Amino acid sequence: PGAGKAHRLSAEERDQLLPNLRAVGWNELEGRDAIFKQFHFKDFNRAFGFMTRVALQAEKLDHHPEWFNVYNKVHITLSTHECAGLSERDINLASFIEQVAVSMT
Ligand code: H2B
Repeated sequence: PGAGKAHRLSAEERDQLLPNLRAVGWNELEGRDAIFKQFHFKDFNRAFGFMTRVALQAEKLDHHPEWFNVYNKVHITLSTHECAGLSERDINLASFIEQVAVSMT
């Protein structure tokens, strides 16, 4: 998984990579170099199914989300501990998460 060390995205990389994620509801946090999105599903079963699929991919990528679930809501923060900020790993995981979310609605 760790194909090289994670590096914090440069301003140019952010300009290139973040707009697509912003368009689907991911936002940069204030006071922390991370991105955040709230997901809202039909019920707990959908929410937990979503989390299960994301969890398996996170393990495969060795890149894990910070998340919080109450019933049908899942709040997710993505950041890379290794570089203390946003890296390409977060962008890749967010893209995967979007695919799963679409398939759960
Ligand atoms: N997840 C996230 N979000 N950032 C990391 O830097 C990270 C991780 N590092 N999952 C991985 C695990 C590392 O701790 C293990 C030892 O590979």
